[in-house]
Amino acid sequence: GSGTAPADVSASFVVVANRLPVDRVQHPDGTVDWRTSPGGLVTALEPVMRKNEGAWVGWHGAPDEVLDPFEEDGITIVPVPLSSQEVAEYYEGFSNATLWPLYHDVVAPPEFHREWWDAYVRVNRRFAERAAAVSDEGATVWVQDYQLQLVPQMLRTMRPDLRIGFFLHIPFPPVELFQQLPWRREITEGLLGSDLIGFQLPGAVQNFTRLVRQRVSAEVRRDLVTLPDGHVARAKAYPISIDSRGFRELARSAPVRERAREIRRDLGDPEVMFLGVDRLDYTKGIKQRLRAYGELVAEGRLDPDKVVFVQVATPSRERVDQYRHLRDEIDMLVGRINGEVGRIGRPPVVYLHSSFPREEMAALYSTADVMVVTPLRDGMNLVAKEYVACHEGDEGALVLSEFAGAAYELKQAYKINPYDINDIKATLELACRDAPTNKARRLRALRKQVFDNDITRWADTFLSDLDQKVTG
Ligand code: GDG
Repeated sequence: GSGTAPADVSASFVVVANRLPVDRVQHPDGTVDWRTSPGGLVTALEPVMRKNEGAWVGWHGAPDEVLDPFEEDGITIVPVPLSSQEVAEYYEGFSNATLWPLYHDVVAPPEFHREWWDAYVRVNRRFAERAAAVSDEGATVWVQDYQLQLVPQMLRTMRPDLRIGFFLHIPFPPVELFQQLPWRREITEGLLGSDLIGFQLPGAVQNFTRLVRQRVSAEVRRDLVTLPDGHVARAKAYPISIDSRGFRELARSAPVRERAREIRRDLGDPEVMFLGVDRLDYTKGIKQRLRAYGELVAEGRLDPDKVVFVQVATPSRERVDQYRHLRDEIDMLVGRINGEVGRIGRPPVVYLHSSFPREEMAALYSTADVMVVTPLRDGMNLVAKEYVACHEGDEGALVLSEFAGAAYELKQAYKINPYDINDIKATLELACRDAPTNKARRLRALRKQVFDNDITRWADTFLSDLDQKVTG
């Protein structure tokens, strides 16, 4: 893309998200270019964007840099600047060290700092102002995720003519945990500025409406909240999905098939290949799954000459203390397992702390025998769905935590409680040894779910609900 700046941005459909859907590419001759990043959200929203003169408001990823709006791939990109201090306080601090652990069942202790909150308010206002400035009269604005929970109310105050949707990608916690937050009232009211608040699961909707009943002077009838000023906000579950056909096509392509065979060879042609793919995050249960697998190998229940566990852990939030600490713990755990039960040229765990192109992920999914997804808490978990979309044939198994949102839809997975190491061990064994007919039946049911409910359907359902005038 050329990155020409449109003089006056005005859009009838606006997405507001912490990050823009573009990455900067630096060419050898020094020129800079932008390329749309291939995330599921972009794929789902691109058609809507093109049809409606869409704009996307978000941060471009580099601190202390102010950029003009530009056009990329038919989408108007509206960069929001953040200073290094705002990145530390609003993003790494309040978003990722306060809200993230609080909303994930406090599996790590959340930190509460008033200066982080102040930065969160300031940055949310900047996003809201930017969205207000680029929205046409009566435009639809869709705000994404926990970094921007104040934006709906701020935006509604600035622009009462807009139709405002919000989607939370992570869990919404039970009232008993949420009420620890010193700024619980502001966040709740921020969300209630929306016309439609989307959550991953019905359980999150219940947590939210229960909170509103207890703590806000509003009338709650089923999923409709009516505020004293007459504004009606609706809360509803929209389980997010993936571009299922896109993933399948990628997995079927000749280079990816060839790469899958090559991976298998490089691993020494194991009988059973286990696979884990996660951002390196303490919510994902990476330690629990490796411990379970390590014990199975040490006890001789899995033969280290025949099995291998490939764990991809994509670097994430490396400036947040909890994440640095987790990285060291996992390094140590992998070292211990490989040191204790490894053979020359055949480590039982192949640990990759880096990120890979989509093609490589598709090759891994298509060849892995047992996909292991064990989060302690997860809004949805797209990795589980990507495995199902990419893995063809009758042999394959998905081991899935009950605490992942995906478990709500992927009922035919081999379910585990990630807090119960013996349960993980027994289920990993079962997933290897189950009768082929059982595996085939489960995979077929999973596949039907993932192909019937893809990301386009998710976006269309949300946007058509948002379109309907809701009354209390
Ligand atoms: C949040 C919620 C919810 C990972 N490593 C690489 C790579 N990935 C891709 C995966 C997948 C995505 O990143 C991770 O999505 P998840 O859903 O598994 O988890 P979160 O990042 O925590 O996402 C989650 C999601 O939002 C959507 O609402 O499901 O619950 O926590 O797509 O494939 N992709 C590439 N290389 C990698 O190394 N190309």
